[in-house]
Amino acid sequence: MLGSTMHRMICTLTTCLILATFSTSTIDGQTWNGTRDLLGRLMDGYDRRIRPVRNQSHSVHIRVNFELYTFKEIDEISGTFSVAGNLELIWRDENLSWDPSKHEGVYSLVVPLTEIWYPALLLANPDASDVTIQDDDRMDVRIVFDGSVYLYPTGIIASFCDIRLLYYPFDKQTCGLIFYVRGFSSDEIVLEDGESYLSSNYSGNGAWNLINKTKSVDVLSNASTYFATFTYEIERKWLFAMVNMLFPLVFLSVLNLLVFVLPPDSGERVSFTVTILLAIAVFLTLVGDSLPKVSEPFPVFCYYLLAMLSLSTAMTIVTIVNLRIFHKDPSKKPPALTACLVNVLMCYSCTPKRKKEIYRTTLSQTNETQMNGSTHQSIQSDHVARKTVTWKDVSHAVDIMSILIFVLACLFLNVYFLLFLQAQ
Ligand SMILES: *[C@@H]1O[C@H](CO)[C@@H](O)[C@H](O)[C@H]1NC(C)=O
Ligand SMILES: *[C@@H]1O[C@H](CO)[C@@H](O)[C@H](O)[C@H]1NC(C)=O
Ligand SMILES: *[C@@H]1O[C@H](CO)[C@@H](O)[C@H](O)[C@H]1NC(C)=O
Ligand SMILES: *[C@@H]1O[C@H](CO)[C@@H](O)[C@H](O)[C@H]1NC(C)=O
Ligand SMILES: *[C@@H]1O[C@H](CO)[C@@H](O)[C@H](O)[C@H]1NC(C)=O
Ligand SMILES: CC(=O)N[C@H]1CO[C@H](CO)[C@@H](O)[C@@H]1O
Repeated sequence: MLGSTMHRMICTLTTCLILATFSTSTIDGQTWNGTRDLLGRLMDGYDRRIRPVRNQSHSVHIRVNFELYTFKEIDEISGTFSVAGNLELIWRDENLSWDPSKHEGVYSLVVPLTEIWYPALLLANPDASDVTIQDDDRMDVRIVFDGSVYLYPTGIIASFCDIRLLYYPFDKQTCGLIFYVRGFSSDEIVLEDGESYLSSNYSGNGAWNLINKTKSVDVLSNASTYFATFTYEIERKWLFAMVNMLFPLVFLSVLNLLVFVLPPDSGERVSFTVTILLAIAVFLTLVGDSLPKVSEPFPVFCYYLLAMLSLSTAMTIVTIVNLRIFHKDPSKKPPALTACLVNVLMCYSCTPKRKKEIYRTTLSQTNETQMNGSTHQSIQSDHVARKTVTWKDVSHAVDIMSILIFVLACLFLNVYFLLFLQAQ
């Protein structure tokens, strides 16, 4: 009775933990002599070089489970990711089974790994430094009376991952661990679809969210070997990049717009705008350092930075040209077309009060030179009057136009890139 319940338990066992509790409760009555006799009988004639099936044309079925403890690191620049986890390999060794009732009720044994046959599992997509799964001489395996062998290699597994940063910092990555047993064909060793689960002590990663995990077992074409793949889909936590890169850039570009508000007489304009241009250029370098140096796929975020830099450059050019307009010889009049444009713009943008202070109105077009300002102004205030436009007015108009255009451009750029990045 006890035997059959135990048997059922063992058949559903997958984790170390359950096995451990199981074994502690059933070692009662097990003697040193009995265990030694059993082990001696099992190992008598055992050859660890031979695949553990009596009929060698049968295959050994190995179940591969992977339990994830944590994502250790995801390195965009070198394209690697490493996880801490626990592999579980379970197979049947036909030569290692016994009848517990004939052996003092011994249901399971723990023996050193090197005593028996075991599959050497390798990582098919390793990071260069770390190819093998830890399976050193000090490891033990648990053998259950029906011949099932449980092996738990554990450790930190570093693997290659093709990291695509097109949508950085709103990107999702799919990284996988691919295991296989080298040297055996798919007829000799069959990897079975196991479980991919998170440890009860799974601790997430500070920079990434796990959004999906899948597993599969395939015979890759022409390789004729089974590959067990555990794939993790992860999503970047974008808050860091947002706070450290996106917000400062937006603030810088808002500051940059204020260059058109600075009085041209102050002589600060060029140094102000060049300072901001430099700050954005430095930002470009900083961000570039934390991304891989690849052009395919090119991160959209870099285009965004480039667009910001271009905008800032355009503002600097407009500022300098506008200063030149401001300091033109006041005795020379702007061309008629320019004056007309400025007039149209000022009608929209200036209140009547300001108009009075800035522009001098004249009675007629012919006697522009005889200006008797204020007396006529009151008479003519309701009429559409022609104003003489100076270079300073032109400069002012350019400022207002620039603010409008650059605010729109900034808004468009930011909204466009944010929407584009999020709409993946
Ligand atoms: C264990 O075996 C040894 C010799 O094989 C014997 O002397 C000893 O009495 C046995 N002990 C028990 C508890 O059966
Ligand atoms: C071994 O297995 C193959 C295929 O299942 C079968 O044809 C063959 O007869 C078996 N050999 C023995 C000795 O049982
Ligand atoms: C293990 O294999 C050897 C050689 O085929 C055989 O003599 C022995 O009985 C087998 N042991 C068990 C427990 O099946
Ligand atoms: C693992 O989780 C258990 C509860 O699920 C907790 O008691 C234990 O302290 C955790 N261990 C570690 C190392 O975090
Ligand atoms: C996880 O990925 C698998 C395979 O791509 C898919 O079928 C499943 O719907 C995904 N699950 C979630 C929650 O996205
Ligand atoms: C190198 C190699 O083994 N190539 C083989 C891949 O599989 C196809 C058909 O499945 C064969 O035609 C190739 O020779």
